[in-house]
Amino acid sequence: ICFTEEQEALVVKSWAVMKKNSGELGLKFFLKIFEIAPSAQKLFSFLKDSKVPLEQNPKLKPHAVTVFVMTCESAVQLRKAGKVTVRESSLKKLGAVHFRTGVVDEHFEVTKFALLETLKEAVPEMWSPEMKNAWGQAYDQLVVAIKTEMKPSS
Ligand code: HEM
Ligand code: ISQ
Repeated sequence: ICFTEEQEALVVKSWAVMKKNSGELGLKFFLKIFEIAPSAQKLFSFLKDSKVPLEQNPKLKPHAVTVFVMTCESAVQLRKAGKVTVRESSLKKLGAVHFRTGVVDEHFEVTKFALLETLKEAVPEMWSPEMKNAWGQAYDQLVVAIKTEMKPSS
């Protein structure tokens, strides 16, 4: 696919603004996913075994922020290399973790929707169809990379 410098700039620029309250955004992101797909909560080990309420779980925010950061990085790589490159060892691990926990295509779709909604609410004054498309493509290509490694690890 072709990912332009303008598209990369849209992603990087909006992320720079959101970064300041990424923790809060991360929490919103997670809650949106569970609003649409409550059963997805069961996939996360740190939620299953937790005694504290969902919103107070200390692992939620950092986990969700990782997804934002990786999607943003994927935009940079798409422009530079025309594809998403995650270090092979970490990509293998990402694939294995998502395979083992039972993540399926629908989860990736719900997560994409929740990601774009969260972004739209975070930077309403910047949001545009072009920005939505740029983030959406970066996410989609990252998912392609993860899915290639979603198979039994041995
Ligand atoms: C774990 C990223 C999509 C569910 C992880 C980890 C990362 C990550 C970095 C930690 C892996 C590790 O422990 O080393 C991503 C990215 C995604 C994505 C970048 C999309 C572009 C999804 C989706 C779901 C999901 C769609 C399901 C709704 C999980 C679960 C774990 C996990 C259940 C294991 C959590 C645990 O119990 O420790 N993901 N993920 N992920 N992800 Fe994702
Ligand atoms: C996917 N994988 C790991 C953590 C996540 C947090 C929020 C949304 C999606 C995620």
